[in-house]
Amino acid sequence: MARKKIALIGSGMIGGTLAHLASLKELGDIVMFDIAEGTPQGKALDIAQSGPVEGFDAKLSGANDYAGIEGADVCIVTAGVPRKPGMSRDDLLGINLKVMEQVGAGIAKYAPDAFVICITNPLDAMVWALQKFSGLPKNKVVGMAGVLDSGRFRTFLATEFNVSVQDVTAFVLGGHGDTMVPLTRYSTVAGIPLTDLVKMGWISKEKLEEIVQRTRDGGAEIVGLLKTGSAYYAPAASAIEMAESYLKDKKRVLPCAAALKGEYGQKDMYVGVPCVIGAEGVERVIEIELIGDEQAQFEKSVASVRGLMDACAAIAPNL
Ligand code: TXD
Repeated sequence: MARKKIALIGSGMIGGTLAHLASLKELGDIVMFDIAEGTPQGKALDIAQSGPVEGFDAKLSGANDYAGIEGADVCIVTAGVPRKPGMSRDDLLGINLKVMEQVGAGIAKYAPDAFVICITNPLDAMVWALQKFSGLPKNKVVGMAGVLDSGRFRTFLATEFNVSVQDVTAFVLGGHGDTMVPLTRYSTVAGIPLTDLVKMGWISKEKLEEIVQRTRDGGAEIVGLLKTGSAYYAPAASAIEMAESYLKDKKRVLPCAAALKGEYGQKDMYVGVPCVIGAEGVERVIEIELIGDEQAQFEKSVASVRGLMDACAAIAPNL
């Protein structure tokens, strides 16, 4: 069986880490694409040269032409620009929308059968635009945010409880960032819900709320520390988990920004929900019943994503 082909569209900090992780895990041959000349070629060559040391077999190459991604099984999109001082949200939206239009056209032409994972921010709006620009089926285009948000939540909880990260599960819904909705009654330590752990005296309600807020602000905390960029190790690991589930038909249940067709009372939009990811892409969206203030929090998150979508539609009327 021939190796799978993984195209990384955008070869910046996350793109480079994706290439490294995909190589170490031998997920397939890797093409790195970027508009910056030399960057994808240089990173590909550097990572390829770690192959003999690490003992992986993967062909790595760099490209500045979309023809390079031809026949890719998976495309992971990080292309875009970050928000710089003085740039408004709409300025950023305008630039990254243009990028999604180019990327969508490239994927439609050269890799129409791929499973596409979008990472570019503002995530929920960009993945929605990318699906429209590419014209690929909605079940084959997803956004990565929930795996990262839940990874952050799990890390903080495991540290707080002094237990293995492996035994902590987290359930998050909604858009990426500020409006993310963590469901504490479905987040557990070895199956014991956080709500029970509060009753058992493992953690106070206040401390739990602090951890939830730190998770929502997780991206900003790292930007504040790095000063010159945003997180890339954990975002890359999260997207690789999604790619692996597709390539190996693992049917992992992962929180992804997925196209809703009436689930959670929403349609024609992308927002974070638990999904089964297998060989067919998003094989199932898991719809749970929301109770108490969960519904209101989810609606607030949906409204913020819809606000971004409206801003996109105002900039790009062809959406
Ligand atoms: O959870 C999440 N979804 C996120 C999202 C978590 C962290 C970071 N998140 C976002 O990912 C971040 O806000 C950015 O929008 C993307 C990529 O982050 P990264 O840190 O990798 O950004 P870089 O290093 O700036 O890389 C972007 C690359 C860079 O090499 C540019 O030359 C390239 O994108 N670029 C393009 N490539 C192809 N085509 C076009 N038009 C293009 N424009 C820029």
